[in-house]
Amino acid sequence: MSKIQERVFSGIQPTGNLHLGNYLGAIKRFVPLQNDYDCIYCVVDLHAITASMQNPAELADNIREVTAAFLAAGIDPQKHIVFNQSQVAEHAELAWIFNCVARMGWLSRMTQFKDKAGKDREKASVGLFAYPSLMAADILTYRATHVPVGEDQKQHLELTRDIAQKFNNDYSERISDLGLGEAMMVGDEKVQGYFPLTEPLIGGPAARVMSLRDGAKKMSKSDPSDLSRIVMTDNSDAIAKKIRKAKTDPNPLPETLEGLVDRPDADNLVGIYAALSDTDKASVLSEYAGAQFGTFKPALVELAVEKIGPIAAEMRRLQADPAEIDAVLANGADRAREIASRVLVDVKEIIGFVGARR
Ligand code: AQP
Repeated sequence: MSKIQERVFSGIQPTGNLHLGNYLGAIKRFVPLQNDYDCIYCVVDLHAITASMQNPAELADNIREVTAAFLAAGIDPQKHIVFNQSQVAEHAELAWIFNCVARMGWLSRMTQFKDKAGKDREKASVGLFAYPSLMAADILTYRATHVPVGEDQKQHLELTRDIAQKFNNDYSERISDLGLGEAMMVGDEKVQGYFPLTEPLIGGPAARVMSLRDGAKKMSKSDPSDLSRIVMTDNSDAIAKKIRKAKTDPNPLPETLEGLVDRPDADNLVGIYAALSDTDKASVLSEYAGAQFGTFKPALVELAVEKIGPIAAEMRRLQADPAEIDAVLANGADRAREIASRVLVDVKEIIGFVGARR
């Protein structure tokens, strides 16, 4: 029984306003994984049209912007794979199959759908509802074993595991007859299946970066307030202004983590500082315990400008040559397709579609 090859997959939607939460919760964490895994990082453009129609020219710019952010953050597109989802048709093909594996009840429970559809669900697109099936397909088209994401994606990752497990169970005999099973652990049990039960990699001090205007709300691309988020292309003045205006409370920073409980705005700024300086919240507090925000905020501005400034500059340099970015995406898509097409042949054969291996 062979063992499934370890592989990392993650994606970012090109919906504009790429922000510090996307960077600290996801992109920054993609970089060190390159040392230990084969990594596939994807600009998930098919997801970008689920909420509403996108202006075509802006969508293309946003796809290139996310690609530029990957490269500027330190992702190596030669050693690893960087591409945009719509160039590899297997994602959509597997998503259809997963639509037939996933149950309506599973998808109806997704909090992101409830949040994004709002009260008028009748008006939400079918794509928004089926989004998690496509996300499962993104990951499992490569039989990825690990997915670094922010905390908001935890529920979708659990659903990905449910879909993989149901597919493995439904077709277990066929998988083993065809000799396509791989060894994997389910709890303490060693089982064979075709799709791995993917592990989310969630963690660190910025797994959930909150709005700078409201520590109870996630920092998000779609928040109507520009002051709620630092975007990756903000210049130093904009970064300074947004941090200066960030909501806080009147108390000084505490000595211990317990002191941050019930202080979501303070907790958020300490978490951002910790993630930007590659440390943890406890270490930040040991340096700034007793400091007022009048002292802490300027230190955070200095750190954020020092860390984000060079990435933003490199993004601008890369975005000035769209043809170069498009070439990176085309090369990555060709390499991604090679893996994805082999998986789809297996899946079609498992299901019983005629001509899969032609
Ligand atoms: N606030 C956040 N803190 C930490 N991680 C975050 N991520 C998103 N927001 C935060 C992580 O970024 C990755 C890419 O997310 P996405 O492109 O799927 O976008 P999203 O989750 O739709 O981003 P937004 O900002 O939340 O968009 P809207 O406003 O449209 O809902 C994922 O790994 C995500 O966890």
